[in-house]
Amino acid sequence: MKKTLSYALLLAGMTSVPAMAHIGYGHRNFGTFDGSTLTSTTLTGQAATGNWGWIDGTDADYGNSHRVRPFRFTLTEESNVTLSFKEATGEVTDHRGNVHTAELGLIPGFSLYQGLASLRPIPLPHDGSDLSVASRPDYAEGSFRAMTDWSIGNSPGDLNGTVIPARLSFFEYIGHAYDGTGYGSDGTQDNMVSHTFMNLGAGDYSVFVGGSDYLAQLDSNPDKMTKYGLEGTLTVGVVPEPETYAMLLAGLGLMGAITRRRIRTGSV
Ligand SMILES: [Ca+2]
Ligand SMILES: [Ca+2]
Ligand SMILES: [Ca+2]
Repeated sequence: MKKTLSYALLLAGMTSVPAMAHIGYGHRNFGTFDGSTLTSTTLTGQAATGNWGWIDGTDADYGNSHRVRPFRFTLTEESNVTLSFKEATGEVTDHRGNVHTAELGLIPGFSLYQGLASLRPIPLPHDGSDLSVASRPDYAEGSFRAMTDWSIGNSPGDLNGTVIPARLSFFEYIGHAYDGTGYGSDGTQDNMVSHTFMNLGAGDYSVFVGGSDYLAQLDSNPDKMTKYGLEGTLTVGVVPEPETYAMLLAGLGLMGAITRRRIRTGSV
């Protein structure tokens, strides 16, 4: 149903360019994996604006999704997944094609969620949509939440006079990790952070990445809106099959029996 609608919209030539910083995964899709082989994928040329976007979503007034960068991946089988993010420098191209030089110094934090933002040609979600504003408390800075489930809405679309109703995209929180020495951090501030998630089920996943220096959002910080480069690596491992465990346990049992017999016969 959804696929059919997307296809119809594509055929109709709906080519709207997303406005600034709607949630989109352009150049940030790690890919689709079945976990049968060890696979590592690195995405470069990314940047976050400011060094505080991720951690600002850990507090009571939510965070601004413009200050984090969304990545995605898809699993077709249950798999172990390691996500790693680190600082980077170099040229990054924004969605308008403008080239910026990204700085070193990102103190990265990220959260993993099950779920995806709506994808083009469905309108992309953003903090400022009526649905987003209606779906969060008045005091919230935006829709992003780093340590719990959250949702964000898009605006209604229009296709040759047919309205595509606004809808919410849902992100179901799985876990997070962040660089640094603060409470709950990875303990070593080295501008990189990595975490392994075991036995993730088949499905679509989103990862939101940003800075984790809470005080960097102060207006007194000259780098409040500096573009910090980042690169991300996703490694998909192998979850042993139940039969493998069974064979392993059976093998250990057999070894134990042989050892016991050798001990009895004095041949060890
Ligand atoms: Ca906040
Ligand atoms: Ca804030
Ligand atoms: Ca670290």
